[in-house]
Amino acid sequence: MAESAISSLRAREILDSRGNPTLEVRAELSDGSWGWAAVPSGASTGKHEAVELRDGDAARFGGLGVLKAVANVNRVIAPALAGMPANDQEAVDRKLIELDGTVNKSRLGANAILGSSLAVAHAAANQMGIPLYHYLGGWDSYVIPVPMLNILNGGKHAADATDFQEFMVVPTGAESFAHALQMAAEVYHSLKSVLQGRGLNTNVGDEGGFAPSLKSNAEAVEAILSAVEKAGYQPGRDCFIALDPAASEFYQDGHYVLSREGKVLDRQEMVEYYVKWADLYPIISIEDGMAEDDWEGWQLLTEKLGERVQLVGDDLYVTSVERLTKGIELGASNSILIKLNQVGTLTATMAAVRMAQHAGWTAVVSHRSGETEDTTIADLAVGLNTGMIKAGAPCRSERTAKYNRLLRIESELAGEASFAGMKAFNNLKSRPDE
Ligand code: 2PG
Ligand code: MG
Repeated sequence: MAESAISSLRAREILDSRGNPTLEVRAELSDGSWGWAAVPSGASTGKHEAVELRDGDAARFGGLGVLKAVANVNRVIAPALAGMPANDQEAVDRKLIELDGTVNKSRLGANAILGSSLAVAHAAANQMGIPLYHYLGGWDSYVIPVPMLNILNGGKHAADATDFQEFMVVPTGAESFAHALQMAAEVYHSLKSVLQGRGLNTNVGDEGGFAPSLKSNAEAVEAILSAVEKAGYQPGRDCFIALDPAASEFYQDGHYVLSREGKVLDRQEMVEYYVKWADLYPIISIEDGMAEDDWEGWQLLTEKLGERVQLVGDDLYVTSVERLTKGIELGASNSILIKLNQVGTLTATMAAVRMAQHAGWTAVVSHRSGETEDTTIADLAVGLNTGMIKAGAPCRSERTAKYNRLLRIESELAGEASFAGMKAFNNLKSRPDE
């Protein structure tokens, strides 16, 4: 048997950062090399995402157990992959899709499939003695992404905070990734004192950002801008703001309902809201500004802001090449969010990144709100030279694990590494710092 042949796959139920069950998979090869991966889980999930298989047994974890997915890895996937070469990821992923046989991965579960797909990739990289980013992208992987750090959490990730889900700081003016992370951590701590100074709560939400109870979304942006200045940086030069309103979550009966501000907006008015913000604040990126099936709204937003603001489709595309193809045809945005568990295999995820890059769009590699200590996304971002990653606040170990991995990669690549900074936004015709 070849050295790289898969000999076994073993899954186990573990906990994610919200205290909910998820699964980890360990893949072993015939020469004793092995790889490990754990699967993340979203809260504001898009309705077109692949299915995360949960047990539904109310007697365990309120129905959220993943023992069925674990059994699918151990009893169905492991025997089927045994003997296959681990370094043929495409064949492995094709096999996983065939075994499942459904469009939305509902039979085996996208969680079972993804854990297996990633564990095999890690094992193959280990067997070859190379880092995962080189295994995924070849020797031409050297771009260290600019981080987008969610320092103020709202929506579904924090009770009673803001209507919009994520307010991120993007330290584009940094000289290196290490410097970017330092700037972001300084801004994060300065935000804590700004909020404290205003008598606001500084407990953190699911992604490690503060979760103050605010009357409007604008208050969140203004607090962050004060924090940037207080940390000694200039908004619009050193640091920009990125938003993920996660609009599908407040889209009801054809309207965008901002309940904390008492506003009910139609698609046109929602777009105008963002245009006003882009004129007022140094906003470089808006993710899910419109709802997941409001293609017309997305087109309108792109028409108005697409030249100067990155518009990222998350729930809109769910990392699917089919939905992305439609988005490119319609000119519905200029960027895609990349989440491995929305689609379930490494090969399908990489295809979505490449399709976006060929279209002149950007691809933002992303964590989920429920995370683990797994750092695969850091390697994926470097491997595919995406230039961008969002992995939460510079706080809570499941978030910092990804950033700390990037610190290590940056020093490993030493002379070769190139920090993306503002250059990452090559999808914008007019860059806001020019
Ligand atoms: C998002 C993500 C990650 P969730 O909407 O972009 O920040 O949230 O994992 O809850 O879908
Ligand atoms: Mg999102």
